[in-house]
Parts: sequence; C-alpha cells; structure tokens
Amino acid sequence: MQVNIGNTQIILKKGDITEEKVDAIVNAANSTLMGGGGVDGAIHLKGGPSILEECKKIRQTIYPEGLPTGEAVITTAGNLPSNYVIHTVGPICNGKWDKEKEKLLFNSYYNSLKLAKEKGLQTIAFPFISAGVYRCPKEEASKTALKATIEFIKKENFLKEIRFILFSENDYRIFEKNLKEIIK
Ligand code: AR6
Repeated sequence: MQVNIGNTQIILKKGDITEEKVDAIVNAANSTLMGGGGVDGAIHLKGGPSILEECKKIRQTIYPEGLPTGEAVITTAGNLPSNYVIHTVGPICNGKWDKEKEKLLFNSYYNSLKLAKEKGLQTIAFPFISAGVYRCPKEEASKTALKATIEFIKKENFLKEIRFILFSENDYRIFEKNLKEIIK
C-alpha cells in the first residue's frame, strides 16, 4: 500500500529491511548499541563489523552510558544496500502500554526522521520498532509510528519516501488498517 501526504510517499511493504535500497534503514537497537537479536541482529550480521565499530565510537564519544530510549544516532551501513543505518531505541513494554511508552516510541520515530533530515536524506525505511523482543502492543505501537510519521511530514515537509517494512503478514495488516483509518 502507498499514499502521498504532502510531498512524501508513505509505503507499507512486507519484507526484510536488510534488503531495502534506501538512503537509511532504521535499526530497532538497544541502548548499548552493541547488537542483539531480531532486526538488530540481522542488520549487524548482514552489514558486517564496520557498523559495530562506528557504534563503539558513538558510545565512547557521545553516549558513554548508552543511547537513551527515544533518541537516534547514525552510522554507515557496511555491506547493506542502504547507505546509512539510523539506530534508535524503542521502549520496553512487556505487554503494557501507557502515555510514557507512547511518548518514547513517538520520539524514536520522530528523532530518526529528524536525523535523516539533518543528513539531507530522501528515503528511509523503518521496521516495526518495539514490536518484537520489547513486546509493545502492536495496535498502539503501529498507530504511534504512523502518527509520528505524519506529524513529521506535516511539520517538516521533508523526505521523499518513508517505508515501513513489516516482517509478517499480520503486522502488515495492522499497519494497512491503521493507515487507512488515519487518511480517511
Ligand atoms: N526485517 C524487518 N523486520 C524484522 C526483521 C527484518 N530482517 N527481523 C525482525 N523484524 P525486534 P524490538 C521485526 O525484536 O522489539 C534486539 O535484540 C520483528 O518481527 O527486532 O524493538 C535489540 O538488540 C518485529 O516486528 O525489536 C533489542 O535488545 C520488529 O522487527 C531488542 O531486540 C521489531 O522486533 C529490541 O526489541
């Protein structure tokens, strides 16, 4: 599914984010920035060791105590087809949801988009942040992702293409339903 909002196209797609050819893919990292499972593991595995090397430098210089939840940083993308990886940390929900988690997840998407703008990027692809190991309720997490994206487009009028790469049919359907509701 794809829709245009302002000058930006929002694209929903089922697939593997490590195969996306965009200016930047977003990584659902943890605050250590040292890798992990899920999409984080897949990105480091396929992208190769240079991504981790840059993450280590970021830890040593800007974030010695780890990347706070809701913030975002950028590295190059090693062997991946994209040019950059934007690493952000979503909230840990463990099945629960409240205003604080919503705000933090909103910030993860919004700050990733802001960083892409600062770098002058045109295309970006997101995974379903915090919907895996961090177990945020998918319905609310998807609405928050779309809300942050649309607010960014309306305020900043930047980026040509924002993609959501959903790993399962079920996740794709959740996004499709919520995006249809938001634009109607
Ligand atoms: N492409 C697209 N989506 C994917 C891929 C992929 N290759 N692999 C998994 N997903 P998760 P989180 C989906 O757990 O919940 C890591 O260990 C997955 O189906 O990757 O934010 C980090 O180091 C799910 O819908 O991220 C952190 O410790 C979504 O990506 C922690 O997990 C996010 O699932 C972060 O947890």
